Amino acid sequence: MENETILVTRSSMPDLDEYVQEIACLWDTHWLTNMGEKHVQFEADLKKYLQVENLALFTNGHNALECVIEAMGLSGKVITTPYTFASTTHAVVRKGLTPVFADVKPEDYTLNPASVERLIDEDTCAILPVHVYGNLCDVDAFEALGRKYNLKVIYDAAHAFGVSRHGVSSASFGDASMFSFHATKVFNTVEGGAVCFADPALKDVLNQWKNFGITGTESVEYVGGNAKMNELCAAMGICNLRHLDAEIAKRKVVYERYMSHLQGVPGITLPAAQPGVQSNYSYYPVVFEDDFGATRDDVYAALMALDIHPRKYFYPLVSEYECYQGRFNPADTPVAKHVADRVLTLPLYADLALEQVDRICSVVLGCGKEA
Ligand code: T4K
Repeated sequence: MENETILVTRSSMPDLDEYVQEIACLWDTHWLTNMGEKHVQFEADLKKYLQVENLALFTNGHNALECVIEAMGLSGKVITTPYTFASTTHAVVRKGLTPVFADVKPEDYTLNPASVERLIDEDTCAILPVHVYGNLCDVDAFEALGRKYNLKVIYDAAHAFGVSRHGVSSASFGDASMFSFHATKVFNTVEGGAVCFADPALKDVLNQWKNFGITGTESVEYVGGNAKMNELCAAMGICNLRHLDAEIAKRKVVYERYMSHLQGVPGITLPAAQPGVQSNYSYYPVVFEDDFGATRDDVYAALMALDIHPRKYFYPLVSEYECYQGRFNPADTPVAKHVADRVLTLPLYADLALEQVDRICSVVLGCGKEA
């Protein structure tokens, strides 16, 4: 166990027998994609799990986000966060819109509504907040801003599958929420994603956009793309969904073990629990403040030397990417910049042994000045 490689996460998978049983019928039907029976069943299972009426499946979360932006017919500026994965901003830019970066809140690294409001102008069409690490954004404030300024609110909920607030699923907020079912997520379909949305009229449009804009056997009304989830991925989702609650419960145990070692340590900032929010324990971010006695990069190097692979999610800020050079000033979002320069996400997955968590924490603490 000492010398085992530990990666930042490990995909959850059902028993092989369960998956084989789930896909066996495909060998009878030879129907592998284009909204087949597994797609239909998985969509129904997800709607039930997420307590939503409107949901469309996609090949991945990124395509889902691009598709919903396009299906809403947006143009102009989108106010969003630089503290995210490349996908969020790239989707905005690839759809011909202009991203504008607001700052994040120091408590949970989600978009700060006050910072957003200051940036709204007549060209703004939407707000695109991200539920970072499964921390929910201030959904009430964004709903109010959306209403006050007549803006769409689209959540990047890639990290928030299975999260709820006062029993209300993260899929219910805003005009739409995008989920990622990538292999590295709490819930995966190998690759996959979904959009949940408020306006039922979007259902047909999204399903047509993801299938080349085809609206009938002899009609093609939009210049759509191809972003259909296939049957093998949908079957993986059906299986993994059965075990999701148990997976989240196991993650919670790992998360709490980390907390038992790192909470209250001078120079370490940890995510604060949000009142009324049921977390999915998707990531374990640690921010090494300047008085910890070692930098984030020192801690990263110490762990890597032992074949333990944390990740710097999210460093650098999107506003610092090479592909956006000259367009943004990271100093405009000082809280996001502070966190990105100091954050490390430690390994966290359902089957991570608690002894390994103890070992990781002793390496981390050994780097600090209290050691
Ligand atoms: N918005 C946000 C906020 C997101 O975080 C993401 C995705 C998206 C949008 C877009 O959703 P998708 O279009 O992806 O559905 C990973 C994932 O590729 C990406 O999905 C994810 N965010 C991002 C945070 O992380 P990398 O480049 O760090 O992945 P990689 O290949 O280095 O893998 C990380 C670790 O995961 C490995 O060390 C081991 C483990 N792993 C990885 C793979 C590929 C597995 O256990 N199994 C696997 O199959 O981006």
